[in-house]
Amino acid sequence: MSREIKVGGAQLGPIQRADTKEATVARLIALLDQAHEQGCDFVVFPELALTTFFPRYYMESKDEFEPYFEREMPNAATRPLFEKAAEYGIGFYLGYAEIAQEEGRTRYFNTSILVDKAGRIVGKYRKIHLPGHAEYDPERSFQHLEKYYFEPGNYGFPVWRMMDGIFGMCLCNDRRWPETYRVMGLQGVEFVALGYNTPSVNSQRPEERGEERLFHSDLSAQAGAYQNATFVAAIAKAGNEDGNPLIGGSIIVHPSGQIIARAETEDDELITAVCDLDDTTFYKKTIFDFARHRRPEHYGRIVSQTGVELPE
Ligand code: CDT
Repeated sequence: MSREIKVGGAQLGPIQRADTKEATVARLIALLDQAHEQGCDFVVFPELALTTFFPRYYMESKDEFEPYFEREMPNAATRPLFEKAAEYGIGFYLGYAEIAQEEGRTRYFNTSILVDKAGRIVGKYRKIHLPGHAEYDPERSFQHLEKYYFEPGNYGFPVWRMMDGIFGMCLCNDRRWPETYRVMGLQGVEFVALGYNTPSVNSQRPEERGEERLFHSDLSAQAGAYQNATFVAAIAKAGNEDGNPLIGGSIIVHPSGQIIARAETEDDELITAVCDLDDTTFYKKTIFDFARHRRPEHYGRIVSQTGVELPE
C-alpha cells in the first residue's frame, strides 16, 4: 500500500508590525482553503507565522514584546485555523513564539507544533539553534535578537508517528546544521517540516545578497534530505516587512535531494507535492543504511566539543 501524502507548503508574504493576529490567521486559512481545494493532507506554515519577524526590533519592556508571544495553543486568535483544518481533515505544522510557565519561571521559546488531521496537537518542538545576538548591536544595519528573546529549546529533536509516516520538525537556522537532520534521521524520520524567516541581506556582510542566501537555504535543505533519506518541506515567510526584506524560495525536497516544488513569488503562495513516504526506503536501505555504514566511534568530537580545536 502506497504511503502518499499530498503536502502543501504555505509560504506567507510579509506580515507588517501593525497587522493583527486575526488578520494573519485569516491569510493562513485562505491558504488552507487552497490546500483543501487541491487535495492536500498536510500543510506546512512558516516560522513565527502569526507576527512580523519581531526579533529584528529591540524591545526592552515585556509589555511591548509579550504580545508577539502565545500563552496557549490554540487560543482565541488561532482557534479558527485549528477548526478549519479539522473540518478539512488536513494536518499542519505552525511556527509561533511561545511563553511557558515552567520550572517556576516565565520562559520564552521559538516553537513549532505538529497538528494531526483531527486538529489535535501531537508534537511540539522548540528551536535549538538560535542565531543572532543577545544584546542590542549598534554595528548592525538591523537587529537579529533571537538570543535575546528566546532560550534554546529543551526538547531535542524528537519525531512523531502520524499519517502512517514518521514526522520531524525544526525551525529556520536549524536547517543549516547537519546534526539537526541526523538526530531525526537516526529515529527514521521520513518527513521534516521546517519554517523560516531569513533576511535577504546579511547585516554584517552587505555584499551577500538574496541569491546567495537562497542558495544556502536550498543547499542546507537538500543536503539534509538526501543524507538522511527524508522529505523536507522548507517554507518561508517572505517579502518586505516594514522595509526589511526576507527571502522566499520555499521548497519541498525529495529524499533524492531534488527539489520537487518551489515558490515563485514573495507573497502568500501555496506550493504542493505528492510525497510518497516509501520513496525514503531505497536510500535508507542502501547508501544511507545507518546501521551498516555509520562509524560513531569516530564521531566523538561532534558531541564532546562545540567550537573548533586547532591542531598544535
Ligand atoms: N530565523 C532564523 O533563524 N533566521 C536565520 C538568519 C540568520 S542571520 C542572523 C537563518 O538561519 O536563516
